[in-house]
Amino acid sequence: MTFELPKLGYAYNALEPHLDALTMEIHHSKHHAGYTAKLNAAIEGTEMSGMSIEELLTNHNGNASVRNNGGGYWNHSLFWETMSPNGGGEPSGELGAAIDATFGSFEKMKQDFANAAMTRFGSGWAWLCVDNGGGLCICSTPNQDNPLMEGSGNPILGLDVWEHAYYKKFGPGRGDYIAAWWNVVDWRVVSENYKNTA
Ligand code: MN3
Repeated sequence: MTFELPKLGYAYNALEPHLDALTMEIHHSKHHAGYTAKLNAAIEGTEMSGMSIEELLTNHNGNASVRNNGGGYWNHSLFWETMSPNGGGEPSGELGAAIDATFGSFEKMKQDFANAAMTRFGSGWAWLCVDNGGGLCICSTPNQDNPLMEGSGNPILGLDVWEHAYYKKFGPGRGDYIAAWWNVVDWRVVSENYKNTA
């Protein structure tokens, strides 16, 4: 079994003006494609071949290539799915209620999430997760790690804060990138992820 680069549900330029087309194209067709190819190469002919991506994330046994490229494969797959040209706004329903109950308000959740994304030193990701008790939590992880690897939560939304995700358009302005990204978050998908994991 080999992993395939997921197709985007929208064009590379569909998230303009918030996320630029060239960054999207390079990010998907070079970076994500690279993680996918290197993951396949790392597991080929090993006892890990045939495992699901979730199994690989928790059973990499210290294999750095499986950890980094498997994480890159999984993380970017979630990233693309939770963005849409029709994104933005805020969630209603169960997820909206859970955010209000946990963080006090949607705005406060955004502040906490942005803080996690801003304070991640170097490369990594910020996450909104369902924790092991079924509650919501925010965290960040380095490199291509994610909370599934640590068994600390199930991500329903993730933001890539590697410089390759924003430097062409925003330069060192990670905060401007985060602010722009909220405009393309597809809360319908995040709400579905919440229902499926909570
Ligand atoms: Mn990336």
